Amino acid sequence: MNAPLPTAQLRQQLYADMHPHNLTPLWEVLHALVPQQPNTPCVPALWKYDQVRPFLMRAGDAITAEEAVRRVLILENPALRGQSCITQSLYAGLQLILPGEVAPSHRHTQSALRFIVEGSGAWTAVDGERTTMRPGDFIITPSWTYHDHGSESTGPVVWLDGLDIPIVRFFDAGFAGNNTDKSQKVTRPEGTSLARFGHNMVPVRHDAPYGATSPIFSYPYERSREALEQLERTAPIDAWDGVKLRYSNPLTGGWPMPTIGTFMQRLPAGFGGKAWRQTDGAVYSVVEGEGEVVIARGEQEQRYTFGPRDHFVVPSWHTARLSSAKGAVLFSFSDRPVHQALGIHNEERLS
Ligand code: 1HN
Repeated sequence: MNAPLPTAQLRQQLYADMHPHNLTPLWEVLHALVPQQPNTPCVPALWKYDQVRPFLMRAGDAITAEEAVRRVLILENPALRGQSCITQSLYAGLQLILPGEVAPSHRHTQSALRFIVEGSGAWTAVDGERTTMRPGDFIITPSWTYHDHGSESTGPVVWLDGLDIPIVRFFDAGFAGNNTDKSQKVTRPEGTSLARFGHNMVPVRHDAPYGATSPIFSYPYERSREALEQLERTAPIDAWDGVKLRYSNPLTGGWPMPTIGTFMQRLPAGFGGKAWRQTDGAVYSVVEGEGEVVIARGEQEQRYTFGPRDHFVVPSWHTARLSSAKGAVLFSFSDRPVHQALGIHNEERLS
């Protein structure tokens, strides 16, 4: 009989012997697999539009929208470089289209949102209907619908793209295909989806034309702004959010997109918000005004001052607080619908 091996050696021998059989001990990784609280690798980040815009315009010189298919600069989380994502679950980028250009028609199972940042007069076409893009508009491209963009504007048009690319990749559920037409045929006049579904009424006989996604392609800024302005004047201001509304699917009252939740909020002049944290990491696009966001986890704290067209990301379970001396309007999106579908959404409002 051999003498029994000391424990450490016994274990190392076990690990080495089973390694070729694709076996590994849980007890060595358990604490990392099931953290006591969310422990995202993402970090906070800010993209000042003044710094980004020159690169976008240089991209405009370097490649056409058609050759690029989509001329986009990806907003990459600094801690996830090379992974084409802004959080572990979401993709974000800034897309440029120049006068007369076309971004060709294609479709994919990834869902997309557009949030218009600069310029007017470009259009996006979804499922036979064109929508003119104006700053502050929130536009949806439902999963698997053909979409193309074009511009009859006189200047550059820039928008924020938000896609659920990492989520679809995680599930290995991505399909894509090109349309035969470079620009799809228009089959309905502009504004049809908004007239049908965007006035607190819906067609008497219809099914949900895009499944779990809202039948409204465009949620125009003027309406969102009007609602926030009225509420700022007449309703209590939330101590954490200011005045914050979420966009909704008029057929369900739920989220407009199955994977991405979208929000618009107004910080009144002189607002000093309380801190909160939530499990859904969120991407912000500054529409109007100026302010400051303080994002912290443990000892690490980031303070960003923001102005129009700046973008920043608040990662999962980081505390954040917003303030604004002059007032501001912020658009944001996160993967909250997925958290809620899984029953794992968590939010803490700190006093
Ligand atoms: C896409 O189709 C668009 O349609 C934008 O504008 C960004 C990023 C990855 C994959 C597809 C668009 C995209 C994209």
